[in-house]
Amino acid sequence: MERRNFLKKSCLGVTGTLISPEVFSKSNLDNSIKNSINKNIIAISTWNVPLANIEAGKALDSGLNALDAVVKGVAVEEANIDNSTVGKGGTPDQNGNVSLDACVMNHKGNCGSVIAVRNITHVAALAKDVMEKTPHVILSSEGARKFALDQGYIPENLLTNERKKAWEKWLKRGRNTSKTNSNNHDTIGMICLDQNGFLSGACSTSGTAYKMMGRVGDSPIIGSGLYIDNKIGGAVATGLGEEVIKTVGSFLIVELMRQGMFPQQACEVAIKRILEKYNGKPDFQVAYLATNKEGEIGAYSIKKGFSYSKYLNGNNKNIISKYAL
Ligand code: SD4
Repeated sequence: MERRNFLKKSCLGVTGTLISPEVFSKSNLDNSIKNSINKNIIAISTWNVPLANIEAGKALDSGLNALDAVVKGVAVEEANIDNSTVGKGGTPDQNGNVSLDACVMNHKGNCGSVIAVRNITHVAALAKDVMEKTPHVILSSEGARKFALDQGYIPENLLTNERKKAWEKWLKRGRNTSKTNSNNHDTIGMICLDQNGFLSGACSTSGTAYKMMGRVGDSPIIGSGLYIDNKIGGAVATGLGEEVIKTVGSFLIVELMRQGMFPQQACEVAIKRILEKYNGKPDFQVAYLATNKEGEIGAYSIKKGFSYSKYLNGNNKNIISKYAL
């Protein structure tokens, strides 16, 4: 195209009218970019995890994209040895081995996941590496661990003395795994909406306490523990993963939002879907957290006790969720 014609074309406004060169100046351009910036920057996380959520929220405020922000935020809990359901310090399986599950999903609908990984703390980052550096979506156990080592992750002992002692007590108590323990959850599911209006999510967990070796929960399963559709919104799950998987909970919530439901309604319908199977009397906990593209948030759980963290405009709050029973 001739340069003169090109300039003429590129100075045509959306209505096709010619914009004068002054109107097309850099400061006007900067302003129009500013105006297109999403004002509803949010970070939300399952449970009361202020440090992780603030880490992500502040990263978004400083201009980081949603995917990097969720990985950064979730990393705080992965490194927190006092959180017994995520990362280092997580509760081991029946054999005394800590194995971690995680996934990420971005605004383009791309995703990565790692399953039953041992000796690697930052499994959400590893899931992002699977997404970005391999042709695959999921890597499991030894394959995931080997990939991590190849990427330069430092292997660590994830079993802390405290968790080891608790596991030994559990062995002495007769290896009883109760799925009714609704306090036995802290899996982090996080969704961020960044300044470009892009959504991403991450989920990271050590799974249910004293699980069978090789057991996989909902957290690394795209559509169950996490689902993002940048046109609609995103959802994350925590609680008994088997029940989330059976109802493909996070995908269900996003699809219900696509059909016009608010995030709160969608979370409630997804929980009711589980309740129906147990005649309204389940003896376990499942909780969902969702947001739509507008940053409207919904949360709902089977039982009392679920809360979530919300970062908006520099403030982080822990919000008690509504519940069914
Ligand atoms: C799982 N959903 O592996 C996870 C457990 C969980 O807080 O949420 N813990 O089933």
